[in-house]
Amino acid sequence: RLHERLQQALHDGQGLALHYQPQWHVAGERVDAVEALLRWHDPVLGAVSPAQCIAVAERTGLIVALGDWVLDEACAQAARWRAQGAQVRVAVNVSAQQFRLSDWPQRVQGALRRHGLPGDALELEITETQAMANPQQARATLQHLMAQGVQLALDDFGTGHSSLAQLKRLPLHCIKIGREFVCELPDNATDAAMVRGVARLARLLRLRTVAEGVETPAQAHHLRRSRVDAMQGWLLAPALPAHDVQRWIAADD
Ligand code: G
Ligand code: G
Ligand code: MN
Ligand code: NA
Repeated sequence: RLHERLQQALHDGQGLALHYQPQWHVAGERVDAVEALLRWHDPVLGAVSPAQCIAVAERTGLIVALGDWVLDEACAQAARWRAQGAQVRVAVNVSAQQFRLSDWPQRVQGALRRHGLPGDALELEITETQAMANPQQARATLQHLMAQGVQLALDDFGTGHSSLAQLKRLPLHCIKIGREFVCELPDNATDAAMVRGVARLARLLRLRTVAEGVETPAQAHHLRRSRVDAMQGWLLAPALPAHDVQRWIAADD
């Protein structure tokens, strides 16, 4: 049922959309990136949550087509913003099945080419579980993407299975600190210590850090003191339609 509707949506391009959540770069005092998040409104079923949509897509193999659509749409939007003079990187979530495709780096390159984008206009968010499932292959894939200039982020850091040894060997630019480490800041001393530790480790490894799920000024204050590079969350803005993101990324020079 859901599967058939999703197939239909992918076929006619109706009802699927991307929203974009701004990331605030602390030192730059500006939004320098946005995370693309899928929205699906089916004419029959109504709004379907991204979690449910992604789960169905993964179960049925539609995730490859859906992932290609997301990648293409995100690149198209990045190109539109660039044409308007806004220099903003667009981050795209990558599913395990996409990441495992032997031609995944070529698909990414194809999308960049179609829209005339340099590699660093795009960031790919992969999860630890994906990266660690087959570390050798993951490493080769990430190296291939990195050679194209694509920015690479490890999503939901600390929630999957990874070892620090593997982290050290993976070619990455960025670590995203998951919401579960942020939500009880600043009162939870354990979380506070973890966030400081991860930020410090990331600096030593020359990786950027983005904290997710930042909802309160107190959390933002703590994260700033922990020297996290960027913040994403409802305090700044939820994921918004492209048009509403405009005011966050308008060229100011
Ligand atoms: O937007 P929301 O917080 O409801 O997203 C729910 C989950 O769906 C998140 O874990 C997010 O990473 C995932 N998600 C959203 N959009 C995409 C997408 O385009 N591709 C993949 N693989 N996952 C996505
Ligand atoms: O890729 P990831 O699983 O991190 O997806 C981000 C998810 O987090 C999306 O579903 C988005 O709607 C949600 N989200 C974004 N900002 C906040 C926030 O500040 N608080 C909470 N609770 N959820 C958020
Ligand atoms: Mn993400
Ligand atoms: Na995340």
